[in-house]
Amino acid sequence: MANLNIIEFPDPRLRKIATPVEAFDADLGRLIDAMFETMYSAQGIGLAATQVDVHKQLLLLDVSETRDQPHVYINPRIIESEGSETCEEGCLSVPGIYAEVSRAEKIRISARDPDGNLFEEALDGMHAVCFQHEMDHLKGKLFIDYLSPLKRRMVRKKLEKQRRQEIQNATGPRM
Ligand code: GNR
Ligand code: NI
Repeated sequence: MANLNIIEFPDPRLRKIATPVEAFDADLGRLIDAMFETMYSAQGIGLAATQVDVHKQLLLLDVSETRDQPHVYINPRIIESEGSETCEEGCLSVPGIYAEVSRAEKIRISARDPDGNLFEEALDGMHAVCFQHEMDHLKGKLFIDYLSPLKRRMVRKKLEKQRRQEIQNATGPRM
């Protein structure tokens, strides 16, 4: 099976709003499989469909050390949240950038599984942080949107520098 391409900031497709999944069919199952493969090979702990240019309400998580606890959330909603907690976040769509973001500490969520069955879960710790990060992707929001204008400017500069170096590495050293 093929790895999917992860789109990167500032690609405008990361700003699209995902629409609900309506068909719980074999195509959906294949998309989920391909997204897990993509997430695991990129060593991410979560992936939103938005990041692979599919604008449907679907997100995956595996925050386990052992990388063997996959979770799928379709048409997810946060129905309760409490507390707040700050965590250093990163994003596969904003490579090489890490920043502190404050989010709810504990959340209660509802979602559908790949067969379309509704379920609810209480999440905390990294599972809650990552769920909220992925929910933001489905709404076209990125973790760097929470930073101060000064910090966002630093992020933009750092990304521009990274891109310049990538291009230089690809074309080889010059005299
Ligand atoms: O792999 C990821 N790590 C991570 C670390 C802290 C907070 C959120 C995340 S999610 C990220 C994968 C990703 O970009 N998901 O959208
Ligand atoms: Ni992300």
